[in-house]
Amino acid sequence: MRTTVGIVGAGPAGLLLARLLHRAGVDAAVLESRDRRHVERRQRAGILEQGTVDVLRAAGAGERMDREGLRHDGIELRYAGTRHRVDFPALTGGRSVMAYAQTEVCKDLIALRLADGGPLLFEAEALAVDGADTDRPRVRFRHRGVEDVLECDYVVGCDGSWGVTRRAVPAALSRVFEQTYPFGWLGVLADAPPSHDELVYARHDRGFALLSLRSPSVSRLYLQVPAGTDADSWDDGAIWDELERRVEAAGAPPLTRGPISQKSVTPMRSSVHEPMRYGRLYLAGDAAHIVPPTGAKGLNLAVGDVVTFARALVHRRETGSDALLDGYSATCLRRVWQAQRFSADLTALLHRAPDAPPFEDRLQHARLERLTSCRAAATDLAEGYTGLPF
Ligand code: RFL
Ligand code: PHB
Repeated sequence: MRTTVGIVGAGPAGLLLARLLHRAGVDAAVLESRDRRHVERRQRAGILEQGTVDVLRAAGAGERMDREGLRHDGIELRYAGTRHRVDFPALTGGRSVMAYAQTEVCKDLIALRLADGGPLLFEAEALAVDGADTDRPRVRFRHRGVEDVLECDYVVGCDGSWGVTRRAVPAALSRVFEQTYPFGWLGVLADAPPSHDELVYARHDRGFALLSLRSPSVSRLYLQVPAGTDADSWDDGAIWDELERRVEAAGAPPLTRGPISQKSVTPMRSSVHEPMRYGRLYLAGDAAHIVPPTGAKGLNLAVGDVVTFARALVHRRETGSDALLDGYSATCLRRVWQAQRFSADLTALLHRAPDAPPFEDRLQHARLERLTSCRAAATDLAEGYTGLPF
């Protein structure tokens, strides 16, 4: 098989890149190790930054999002039994976010890719990228048991945090920056209408809790739990009781309970692989960086990376200059590190480390008081949450 851009991975990064390249008249092939059903059902992100919303619309992939997604103009912070709203448009000159699940973004992009004529191969597992430092990089892959090679001009590794493409970057040239947290998130999907029409982020002495949603009838809820917790050790009643305790605040309505249909524990970690480019191999999305989910940045960063790559390739075609392709890693890393900063700060603000000294608790409260009483501090949060334009 031969193509201009070989894309490894059909998560949001790979699928959006395929769409952007198709619109720009560049041919590409997407290899995805899992089957379509798995990719369309994997529960993950729920919040799209304004810039992501704009990119999906411009790519002709925003129609269902605009119909079914829920625009959110703020979030609520809760701590010490009090509630505080952060008003995004008022603080950012009109920016907001969209609650529209990653599963739905992927379904929309898969349908478009197939309508665009593909190729998009499911159950096609990339084994390795060869010749990344040559003009003809190749992806060796196995499709339904048969080994094959995809010959490309460029390879973009969109194969997520456990992917193989980044192994093609020589160890001597690559550096990994990482941090792990002593806690994770127990995430559940519940057939219950959201108890609040915006997301609620709660800091409590027993740990962090988040009330999010997937639709007007489905809630997505998270509890901070110790690292290594088994999701099955929490029964449904205990989850609801613990959520209730952690988000309790004066005047807050009680949680609407309902059957829990899915539950799992996500470890919390941060990592950045530098550089994000080696020769003609470009890393994008979770293949290059992981952020803790607190700031809702992972999917949005993946979008930023592939937009940067698509623009750089189009620039090369139009001008013959490799300058933007050569600058890909530096351009992406600036945004990535700002998102790391934002996600780490929000994680530290709202979570309770198991061994945190009482001094740390007092500091957290002081930071939250500052955030909820000072417009400049709230503006910083609102700008970070709604994100920079791409
Ligand atoms: P993905 O989605 O992991 O997709 C990678 C794809 O590559 C495939 N693959 C391979 N294919 C071929 N050959 C191989 N050898 C392969 N190895 C892997 C995989 O099967 C998969 O289909 O990465 P991508 O596209 O970079 O997208 C990143 C996002 O998925 C991720 O950053 C977000 O989900 C993170 N995240 C959130 N991000 C947000 O922006 N807003 C949120 O609200 C948000 N909430 C979350 C989150 C992530 C969470 N978890 C589970 C980590 C909440 C949670 C709980
Ligand atoms: C989600 O709905 O999955 C979600 C929302 C906001 C976050 C993290 C996850 O900060």
